[in-house]
Amino acid sequence: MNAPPPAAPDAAAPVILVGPHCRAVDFLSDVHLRPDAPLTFEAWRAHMLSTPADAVFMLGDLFELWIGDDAGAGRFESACLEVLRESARTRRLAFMAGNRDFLLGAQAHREVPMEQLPDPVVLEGFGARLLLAHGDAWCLEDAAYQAFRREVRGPAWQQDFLSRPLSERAAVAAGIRQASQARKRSLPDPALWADVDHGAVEVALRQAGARTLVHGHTHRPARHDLGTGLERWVLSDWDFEGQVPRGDVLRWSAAGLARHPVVSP
Ligand code: LP5
Ligand code: MN
Repeated sequence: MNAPPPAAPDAAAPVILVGPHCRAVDFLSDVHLRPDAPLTFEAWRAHMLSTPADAVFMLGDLFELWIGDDAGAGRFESACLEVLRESARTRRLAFMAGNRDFLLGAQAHREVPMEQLPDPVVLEGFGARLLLAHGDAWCLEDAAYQAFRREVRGPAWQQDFLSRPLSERAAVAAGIRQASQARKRSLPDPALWADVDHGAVEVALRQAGARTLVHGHTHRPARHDLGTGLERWVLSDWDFEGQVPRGDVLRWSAAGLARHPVVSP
């Protein structure tokens, strides 16, 4: 079974606990692991195996594309799952699906002991509550994407898609990637791309009894003050292939939230 469809933005998010012995939690998202990005894989691997955090919460788009667990038999996907397995031996791992890897399913979860997080979810600890989400569900202005999302997150559609041969799934996914990239090119200024809707975020934060939202997806790392004591932290995407490596984690501890750049090994 794949991750359950995300709750509607106005539904109350379930609450999970950091746990009594946890001193620090890392949040990361949008690593976009793919075979032709070996330096990003190495940076992620090094972080997963050496972070001092007791828990790593991955908030979506860990993988560039996941078209079914049977594709995970490939060498690259297997290597990624092996890193997760090794990391999980000494720390808690939690995985939230993003718009690229929502088809990561039961077989992959059997191979790696990591919690499957609903989107959104509330994490309680250190005397506070954080609302965690991938972020795409609140990009409400992007009506075409929201319609697409509703469709592909439904169980009927997923069953049908996953029953198709791997090669056909790869071709369909490539077609959608092309459409998605063409759409972004038609809006050349990234400032025109949809961002999360602050009104919806405020409602969700109040319902969750939380002041802080942590999310990814938009690749626009920042801390936004939403007023009235509410805030939104946006995680960075990762890319260690170019001249200027990019990638960080947000670490949560009794001292609060702090951004830590990830360094290439
Ligand atoms: O991913 P990114 O950052 O480029 O853009 C996202 C939204 N796009 C997506 C699509 C993903 O990039 C690729 C899908 C991976 C799915 C893996 C599983 C296989 C599913 C197969 C489904 C049939 O999520 C983009 C947002 C952007 O974020 C910002 O929030 O705008 O949304 C879109 O571009 C979606 C379009 O608006 C609608 C897409 C319709 C595509 C229909 C083409 C069908 C082609 C069939 C080819 C055989
Ligand atoms: Mn995303």
